[in-house]
Parts: sequence; structure tokens; C-alpha cells
Amino acid sequence: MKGLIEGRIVAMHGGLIRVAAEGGILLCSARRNLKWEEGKPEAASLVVGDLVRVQMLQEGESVITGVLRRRNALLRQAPGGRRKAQVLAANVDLALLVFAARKPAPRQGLLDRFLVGCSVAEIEAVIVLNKIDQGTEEVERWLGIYDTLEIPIFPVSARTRRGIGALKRLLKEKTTLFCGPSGAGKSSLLNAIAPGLKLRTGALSESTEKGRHTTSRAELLSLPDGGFVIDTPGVREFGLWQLDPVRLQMAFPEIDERAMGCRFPNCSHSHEPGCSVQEAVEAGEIHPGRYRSYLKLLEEILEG
Ligand SMILES: Nc1nc2c(ncn2[C@@H]2O[C@H](COP(=O)(O)OP(=O)(O)OP(=O)(O)O)[C@@H](O)[C@H]2O)c(=O)[nH]1
Ligand SMILES: [Mg+2]
Ligand SMILES: [Zn+2]
Repeated sequence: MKGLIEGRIVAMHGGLIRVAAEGGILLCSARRNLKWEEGKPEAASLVVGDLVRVQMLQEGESVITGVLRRRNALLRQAPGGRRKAQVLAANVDLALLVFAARKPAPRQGLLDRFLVGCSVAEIEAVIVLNKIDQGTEEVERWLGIYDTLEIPIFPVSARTRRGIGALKRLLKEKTTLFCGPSGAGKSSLLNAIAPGLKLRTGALSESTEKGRHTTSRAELLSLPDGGFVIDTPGVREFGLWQLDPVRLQMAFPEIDERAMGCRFPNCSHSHEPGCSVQEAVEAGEIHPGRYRSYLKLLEEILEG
């Protein structure tokens, strides 16, 4: 078909979609009846990172007509209790789970939810602990266990630039998703990595010590040394989408590896007798915070 080109969504502004294609940026609308080239996905709405087909019409008008198969997609349950999948980003190589060392206080439960989401989506994830200039004593009590789970931790400070070089190397030639709670410093880190980006950042609220949702929409940005990053708005809640107990267990490797020792093959590791997982928790071999995260997610699955 004449005038059909491929591009990648870099930002969505309501009905107007910015697409990087042929060395430039096109402002596009989307055809209502989009062609999902390899079947309609669960979250069939366009998202930053999507590879799309664009039809060039006359007078500079462009319309997205189709979407190429997503290599992966990070999904969550749409916030506000709606039973709907929401896609946070598609076609990424790596997810950076950005948390602050002290403020806003890092929540292990939220981190574990991101990790499960990435595990389900088969997206490699690393933890970025920002604002280490504010002190790491509190977070060290539980963060160290992720090391033993072989999830890399990058301690950094956008303010003092400690660890920024290591982050830069990590991002080379990849598409990397920056996600985490508001105020953790995602945009600040990106500015430290590539000052030319000039992203807006915002101080925490003095009363709640939380971020104020400064970044309001996801954006795909290109780095001067190669590679792409997606800056996203802060995530308040991360409800897992269509998680089942088997998938959940797989996302907790320290539980998965002990499950074989349980008396019942379908043990949920929550209350059953002869459960190797509960024994390991009691013996201090499984971190109580991780077990709490597992139980909380299991409860959500069972409540449906
Ligand atoms: N002390 C300290 N403050 C930092 C650091 N990085 C960011 N901040 C501050 O933390 C606040 C939030 O930073 P942002 O970069 O806007 O955070 P964000 O994660 O992009 O937040 P949202 O866009 O709301 O999701 C700003 O006041 C930053 O100056 C750091 O390494 N150390
Ligand atoms: Mg931001
Ligand atoms: Zn068990």
C-alpha cells in the first residue's frame, strides 16, 4: 500500500500520538479499527513503545492503521478497582525499578509487585536505589535479600551523581523502562544520565513526603550514546493482572525452589501442614517481607 511506513510510539497525548518514523516525528491519529497484526492482545490500547504502521495521507496527515506484535508488555490491573488490563509499556529490554532510599519511603510490597509483573511479562528487571545521599541504613535491612535472589541492585544518587556511570553503561543499546513510585527520582536520574533531556522534576509534598506526580505521561526518549529510555509517571498501586498461583510461585524463586519438599503437591504455602516453605520462613531462610508479599498476592488471586 502506498504511503505505509513503520514507526514507534514515543508519546500519547489523548487522541494525538507521536510516532518516531523515518528519522522524524509524526503526529498521528489512530484508526478506530486497528489491525493487531498477530492477534489482539489483552490490553488492546496503544502504548509508548508500540511498533505501528502509519498511513500517510495527503497534507501531512498520518493515521496509525496497525500494530506489530508486541515482544513483551508490562501489564497491571487498571487502577481504581476496574477489572481491566492496563499496559504500561511495550517492547522493552529492561525495566529499572526505581525507589528512593528514604523519601518517599520505599515499599517492599510495591517492589515485589513490580518484580512479579516483570517476571510474568518476561522482562528483565533491576533495582535502582536512588537518593543514597540521604542514607541507606533503613532500607539495608531488607533490600540486601534481593542480592541473594540474583536481582541486581544499583545504588545511585542523581544529586551527587554516584553510580550514574554504571547506569549509563547499563542503558547502552537497549530500550529501558524507568518505573517506580512518584518522587523516587526517575526523571532526575534521566537528567543526570543525559542532561539534554531537560525533564521536569518536582519536590515531594512536605506533608506526606510523597511525590506529586510531576511526570504525567510516559515518554520514549533517545539517549545521546545510543539506546532509548521510557520515563513514566509514578505508580501508586500495582494490581497484578490475571495472575495464577503457579505463575505467582514462579515469580518467587526462593519459594519455588522449596515447594518440591511440601507434603501436598498443590500446597499454597499459606496454611498447609508439612509445608517446606512455611518451615523455611520460620527458620529465617525466607525473608518475612517476601513471604508477606507472596501471601498478599495469593490472597488477591483467591479473592478473584
Ligand atoms: N536528595 C536527593 N534528592 C533527589 C535525588 N534524585 C531526585 N531527588 C529529588 O526528588 C524529587 C523527585 O524527583 P523526580 O525526578 O521528579 O521524581 P520522579 O520519580 O520522576 O517523580 P514523578 O514524575 O512524580 O513520578 C525532586 O525534588 C528531586 O530533586 C537524589 O539522588 N538525592
Ligand atoms: Mg518524573
Ligand atoms: Zn508449601
